[in-house]
Amino acid sequence: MSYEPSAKVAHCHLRGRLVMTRRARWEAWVRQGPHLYVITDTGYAGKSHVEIVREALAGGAELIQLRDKTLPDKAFYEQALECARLCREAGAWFFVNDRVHIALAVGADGVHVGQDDLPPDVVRRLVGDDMLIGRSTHNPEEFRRAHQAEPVDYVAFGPIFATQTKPQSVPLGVPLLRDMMKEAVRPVVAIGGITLERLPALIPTGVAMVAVVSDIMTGRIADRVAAYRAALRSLAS
Ligand code: TZP
Ligand code: MG
Repeated sequence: MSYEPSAKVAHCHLRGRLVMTRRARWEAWVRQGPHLYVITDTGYAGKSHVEIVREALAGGAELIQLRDKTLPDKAFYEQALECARLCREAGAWFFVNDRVHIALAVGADGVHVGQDDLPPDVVRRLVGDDMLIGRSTHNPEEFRRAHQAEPVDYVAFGPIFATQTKPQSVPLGVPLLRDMMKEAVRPVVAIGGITLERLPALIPTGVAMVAVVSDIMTGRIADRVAAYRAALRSLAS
């Protein structure tokens, strides 16, 4: 389930104290799931990333990914810096989508890369062993490669359902997700078209997390996050 090279190191010494490594904390947290994975979208929300993150944290978000395909680096960096600080203060995991340099610059917990971004082995060389890497996959071949040959900490698979957020992508469906879960050796994040009503079909597949954009961004964010957390708690086995 883990990225082997540094998973061997579960603890390290910091100023004379024995502390858990980020990856060991991550693996322990993942095991307590299923968890909600919140992804920001300023277009849907009509709010800045910082406002979204504040509201999501107020609702109890434990993991937030900043995702923005258009904001120039400088503006994105400034938002990411503040969001990283807010997440750290709240004890929430903080990931940056696509932009490895900004994940590094703001001290993010992790970076999430898709099939058109830098390859994970290159990302790993840049970020070192401690930063978490997430990977998007959209078909069985990408899913298998991410599990078997890429130095990543979780594998996202989707879109599971049709979604306006990625209207051009073909939905993969729950039966394929269920099949792929038989081969999963890393935490799997289901993504795409997820709603509260769809959680009872998704969670029994064994996914570690559900990633949600529009169904959280278009509502009262804190309330939506709290509703997802309650639903996931009640579905946890
Ligand atoms: N990758 C696969 S589907 C998707 C991404 C980024 C979009 C998910 O958004 P939504 O609004 O939760 O369907
Ligand atoms: Mg990407």
